[in-house]
This record gives sequence, C-alpha cells and structure tokens, in this order.
Amino acid sequence: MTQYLVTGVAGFIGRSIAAALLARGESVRGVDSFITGKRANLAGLEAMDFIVGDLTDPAVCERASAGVEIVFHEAALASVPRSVADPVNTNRNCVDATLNLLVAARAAGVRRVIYAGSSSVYGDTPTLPKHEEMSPNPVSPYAVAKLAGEHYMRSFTRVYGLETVTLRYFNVFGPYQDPTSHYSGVLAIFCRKMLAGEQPTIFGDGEQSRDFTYIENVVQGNLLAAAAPADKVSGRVMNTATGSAITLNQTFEMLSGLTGYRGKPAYAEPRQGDIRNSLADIRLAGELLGYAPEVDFREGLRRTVEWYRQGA
Ligand code: UD2
Repeated sequence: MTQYLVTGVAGFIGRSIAAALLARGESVRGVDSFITGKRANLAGLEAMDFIVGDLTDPAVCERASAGVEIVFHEAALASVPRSVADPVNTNRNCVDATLNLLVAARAAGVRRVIYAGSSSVYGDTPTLPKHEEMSPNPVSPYAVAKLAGEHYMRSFTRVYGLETVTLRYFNVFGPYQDPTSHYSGVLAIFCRKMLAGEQPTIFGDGEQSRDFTYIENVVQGNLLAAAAPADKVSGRVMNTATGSAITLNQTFEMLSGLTGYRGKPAYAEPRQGDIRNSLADIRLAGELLGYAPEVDFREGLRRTVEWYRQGA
C-alpha cells in the first residue's frame, strides 16, 4: 500500500489533498506546525496519522518521511505581504523547511515529492498568459522563496534521482481557506466580510487580475502528478490553474450577487510586492498530466460562499 505524506495538512490545500486521499482509502500521514494551519481543518481527517511539528526541525522531517512513498509538500508561509513584513521568517519556513524535507525524503527512500509552487515566481512581466518556458522574475521575498524551493526540487532530481514535480498554483481558493488573517487570500477575506455585511478593501484600483483556481482543480492536479509516469513528469514544473483571469472589481461584483452585500468596496493604496496581472497557460499540465480544470471560477465561488455561509 502506498504511504502518502501531506505537509501543511492543517492548511486548506493540504487538508483538501489529504481528504481526497482518505476518500480513496489511501494510507495518509500529515504534518503541521499550526503556525498558520488550523486544528479545525483536521476535522474529518481522523483516519490520518498526524504529527505536530515544524519542518524547520530536521528531526520532524525524518519522522514524517519514514516509510513514505509519495510526499505532497504544501507547508509554507503563503503570503506576499507577510514576506514583505518578515522576509527571514518566510525564507525559513519555505526554503529551509523544503530543503530539510528533501534531505529527509531522500534518506527515507521516498520515491516522489510533489511541490506546491506559486504563480508569484513569474513576477510582473507583461507577457500573458504565463507559460513555463518564461524566465522566472520574482518580485516579493515570498516569490523568491517559492522559486528557491522549485530549484531544490529539480536539483534533487538531477543530483540524487529523487522524483519531483512542481505544480505552480495560481491563487487557489475554496472551503477551509482561513478568512481571519489580513494575510489571507483575498477571496476568503471578501467572503467573510461581505457575508457579515462589512466593507471589503481593494488595494489599488481593482483592475489587477488573477487566475483564481478552485481548490478541487488543485487537488486533481496533485493526484494526477502522483500517478503520472516518472519519465514524463519527474523534474518538471507546470502551471495548475484555470487558464482564465478576472479582475478584483469584477470579482467584487460577483460576490455582491452571491452574498447579498449591498455596499461599495473601499479602495486603498496598492500593496507592496503585488503583481498586476496573472493568467496561466495550462497546456503543459494538460499534456503531461491530462489535467483540465473541472470547476470554473463562477461555480467555485458559489460553492465557496455557501461554505462560508454555513460556517458563519
Ligand atoms: C500570490 C500568488 C498566489 C499564491 C499566493 C499565496 C501571484 C499572482 N499569486 O497571491 O499564486 O502563491 O500569493 O499567498 O503572485 N487584495 C485586496 N484586498 C484584500 C486582500 C488582497 O485588494 O483584502 C488584493 C491584493 O493586493 C492582490 C489581490 O487582491 O492584488 C490578490 O491578493 P492575495 O493576497 O489573495 O493573493 P496574491 O495575488 O498575492
């Protein structure tokens, strides 16, 4: 039986991957430090073997990797503004943690590591859509850290023969995403605020655009990346997104309809380190994994609002 490890399992992406694996009857271990992960997100994952620990500690990586065949590495300090405020901590939790995990995975005989990459590595180049052949051009310390992780993945494939796959996620959203921190993803924040009748704030003019990707598509990408033949995918990097983008102003309008919020957004200064436009070319993941988004933005947003409404 394949033993899977999901790092960052109390975060919303990690918990969603673990839930999908458990639903298939797989054997799953999860690890989380609860720096940003939430204990409540572990509800429903009781069948999983869970370790509380921080991947910046090599001993935790060792324990977590023992007997594992495939790792989904979702743990990170995921936020551009958090990295602008504290680049050292972002580096520690994204880069040091990833390197520790790779070292432990190799020592434990793990076959494959699938890495949560980020669209932020493309930076603010005008070319759209972003495709994998483009040179990365990270702006924020967060983007630099996520890119360093990618390079470590490829290095471990080239030097040690560990199978690695990087999936560059584009603005993932959906149920279980923490809406309570000002470092949270914009859709989680807007859903919480607008359902509560509070005014959301748009940083900048609202004409920035994102390829917002519903969580189920990302889970699907990960399961495909775990199953794909090594000669096709090992050492590769691919976008995981929908291939369409929407502005924040348009998103606000859609959310007004879904939440019943009647007010206008507040506008504030653009955020430091922000990217203006982001849109993915998803053909490579289609070719290598057979990936195609199953849930579009509108449907994903509808399900997400319903989830927050139930919780509210
Ligand atoms: C980046 C990555 C994304 C993922 C994420 C992890 C890009 C294009 N995307 O997302 O793939 O790695 O980092 O955190 O680099 N905003 C508001 N009001 C708010 C909060 C945010 O207007 O209350 C704006 C924000 O200024 C930005 C947009 O919404 O223009 C999206 O912000 P975000 O923090 O949700 O995600 P982003 O794009 O930094």
